[in-house]
Amino acid sequence: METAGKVIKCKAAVTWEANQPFSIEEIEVDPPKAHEIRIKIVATGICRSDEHGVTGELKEVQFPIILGHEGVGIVESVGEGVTEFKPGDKVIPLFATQCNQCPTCKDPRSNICFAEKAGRAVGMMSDGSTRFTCKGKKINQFTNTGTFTEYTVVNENNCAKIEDNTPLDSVCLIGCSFTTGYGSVVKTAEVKPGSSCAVFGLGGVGLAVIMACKLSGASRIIGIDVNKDKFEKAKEIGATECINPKDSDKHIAQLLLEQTGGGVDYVFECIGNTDTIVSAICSSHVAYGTTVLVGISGVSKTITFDPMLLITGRTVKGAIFGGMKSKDSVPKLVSDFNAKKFDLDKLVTHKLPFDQINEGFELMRTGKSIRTILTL
Ligand code: COD
Ligand code: ZN
Repeated sequence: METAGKVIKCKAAVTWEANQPFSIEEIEVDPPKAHEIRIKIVATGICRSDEHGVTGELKEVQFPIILGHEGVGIVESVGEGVTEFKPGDKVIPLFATQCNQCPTCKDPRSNICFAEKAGRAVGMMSDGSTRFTCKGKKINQFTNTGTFTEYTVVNENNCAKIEDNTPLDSVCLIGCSFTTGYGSVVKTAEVKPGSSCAVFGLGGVGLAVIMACKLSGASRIIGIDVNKDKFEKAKEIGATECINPKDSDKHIAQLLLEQTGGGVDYVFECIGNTDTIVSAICSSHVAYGTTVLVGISGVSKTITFDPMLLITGRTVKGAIFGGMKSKDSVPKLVSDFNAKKFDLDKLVTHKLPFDQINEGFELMRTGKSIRTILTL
């Protein structure tokens, strides 16, 4: 490729400081260093965590930064020592690292990689530098990825090669929301056929949970949201019933305990709110209910609950990216998607050109969208 080894000038959405609109700028993207890959992004989803990046709620985020972590694209060039990828390969950037060398990568129980360097949180490559420059300033990149740009650079441990025949569109959701929801059900909770499930929060992640509960053969799937406009889609995807906690004087946990005769088998908290986390635990079956914490509730927030809730036999778990090992699971899920085992387009409510990124975020903030995909 004629651009290989050279700096690329391209368009990107830069967040200069917290709570500012995205600014479309021309940036310079350095060539990939050893064990890195430069990717031309083709599509990227807008996710709630990017909004946490905008607000600075993820305390570690340092501005200016290029956000975005749910993308798909094509390899433009590779750095020294990269053998797994070549220019032209279709890839999904992975915010969750998988090095395959550290003790937890080698352990089938976990997807937390110890190779994650401290720099990651603030938006640096593992060597503590970044590949983006704009107006003479170095720009950070979000969670090992940074996909709100025409070109990005990622480490080879943060990239998955996907099938050549994959349409580069809604498949980007496998880079975050779909797999987060799907893995929470299949890998973390291990939902059994015939069981009851409740899902708190019917955003993109909650709906992916519903999809996976249905695929796992759950007989009852109860969707819970304070926005009743989310119910139609939830039912279309697989919810057997939906509850708006605002519609009853009874506490949502009380309602669920009554309606299921003792509690729900598997409860998924997909809001990231400390109150609903406790409600979720209280709604789970007194003797064998499992609650999976999917949403992140912001830095340094705590929950309190009566330990008796657990003494009777309940389990509480949590996972990032659904507990799925990123590099292993993403290509397999893409292949399942191509084989039409699930329909990601059901999670996509809006498609916009990249320049309309601010409009896309507004749709999320006002609860009008499930997922908006930006095309570059
Ligand atoms: N009770 C009921 N429903 C509520 C309440 C409440 N108190 N508050 C909000 N809701 C509903 C909203 O109406 C909305 O429909 C839904 O909850 C939340 O949906 P979204 O669209 O805002 O969010 P998602 O689905 O895109 O993401 C939700 C997460 C909680 C997963 C996300 O915010 C998060 O915490 N991400 C970090 C966790 C993680 O592993 N992420 C992977 C990288 S993103
Ligand atoms: Zn995400």
